[in-house]
Amino acid sequence: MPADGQTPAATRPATGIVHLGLGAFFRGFGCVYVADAMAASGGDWGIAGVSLRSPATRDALRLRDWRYTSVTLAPEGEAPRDISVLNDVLVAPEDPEAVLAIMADPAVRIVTLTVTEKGYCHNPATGELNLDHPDIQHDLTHELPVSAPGFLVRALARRKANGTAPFTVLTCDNLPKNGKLVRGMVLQLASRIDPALADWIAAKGKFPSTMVDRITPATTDADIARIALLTGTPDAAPVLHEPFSQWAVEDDFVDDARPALEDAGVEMVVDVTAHEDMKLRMLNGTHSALAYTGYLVGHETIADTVADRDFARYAHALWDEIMPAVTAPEGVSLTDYADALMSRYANPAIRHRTWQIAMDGSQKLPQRILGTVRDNLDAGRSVAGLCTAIAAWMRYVSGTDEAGKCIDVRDPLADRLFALAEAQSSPADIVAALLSVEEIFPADLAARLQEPVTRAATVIWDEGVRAAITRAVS
Ligand code: CS2
Repeated sequence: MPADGQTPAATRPATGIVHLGLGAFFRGFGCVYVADAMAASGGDWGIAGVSLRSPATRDALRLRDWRYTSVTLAPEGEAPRDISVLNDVLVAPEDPEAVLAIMADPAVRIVTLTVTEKGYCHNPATGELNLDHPDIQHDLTHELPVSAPGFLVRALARRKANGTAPFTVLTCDNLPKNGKLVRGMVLQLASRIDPALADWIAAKGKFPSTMVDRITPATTDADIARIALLTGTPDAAPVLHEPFSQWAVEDDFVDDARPALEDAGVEMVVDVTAHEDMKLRMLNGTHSALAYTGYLVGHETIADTVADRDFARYAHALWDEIMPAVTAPEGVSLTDYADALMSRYANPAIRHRTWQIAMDGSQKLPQRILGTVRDNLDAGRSVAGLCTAIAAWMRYVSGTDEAGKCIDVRDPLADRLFALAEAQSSPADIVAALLSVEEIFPADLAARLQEPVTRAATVIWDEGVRAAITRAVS
């Protein structure tokens, strides 16, 4: 063993998992659980990471032979830990053949994914694959794919042809009923390529749903410099995250082949729906609401936002609105969960930028906010706080903040949303134009939202976000 106590690559466990979308989140979350599960109970569950777009992560990780530092950000200080679970990192656009080859390897039993909401190339309102998406169009007719669904389908096709069992598809993205959703998309794509393949996947494939939770802000250059000083080891790819971590996974794997995740603290459950709804609606819903409102008034991070009393009150009002639309998982108190969320948001060590969370709103609003709004409207409950969040999103995608500064809006629909908003002259017209985007707002819901969202939007445009969130609370 080398002097620094690391496991040399040659003695690392063999690869049993391929991970698609090797961003900071999975390295600070899933990789840590898998490392802990192997430390506790063994097994060949080394991970081959795949970047679907850029080589940056691979290039940074290569310097330390795929090891990296995972840093827990606690208010009392930063606790670094060396993680040595990656065996390789591939960059799909450079060599899609190598990615398919490893995914088809019989020793690989699980493919995990964190490709973000937009990485599935689906319609967020319906959950169906968007067959007109250019990447899906490409993957329908090419053996070497570019999209995440394309890699899953083409790799499963190879396994079927080779007489190898399918891998379990374990999505770790913040989508509702994420396993079922991805299963549906994979079957949709497979049936267009080869109906017999779709039948085989439907019969033999497993797509357990999961609830993942750990706040992991993007790593900055200043973080990289500071962590190198802290550990004494230069590391171009550290990940920084909060102390809290929760993973609930449906225990439904092909041939039961999986790491002993329960030995690492993962909750293995029969049905993850309650965990998932609670987390998506209470955490991600308020995260997005605070990101749009906070950003517009100039708050850089979520911690800064909730340190502002008006915004802390707004967050509590949102939880009051959301809780009636959430069924608590067994043994969980939703009020305690909300209180814990507030402490997590307030952790000053976490510099989670409102701009980062505001990204890709068109892909996030349906599962984070609109499902709750629909349930509350059906039950005749208040939607004032959530409609203020929708109006703040509309103001955000219109492109300027309250100080008149241009916003760098990152969203696959950014250009369309901007053009729709720009062509209107009143808040009511902007609301109507944006509610017409059916990938986000189903027509029946849009009709019910016009009035309450216009009310909030009018306050935001005329008097400002602070006035709007204050009014939503009273
Ligand atoms: C955040 C999430 O960026 C975002 O949209 O809401 O990444 C959030 O930090 C995680 O889901 C927490 O588990």
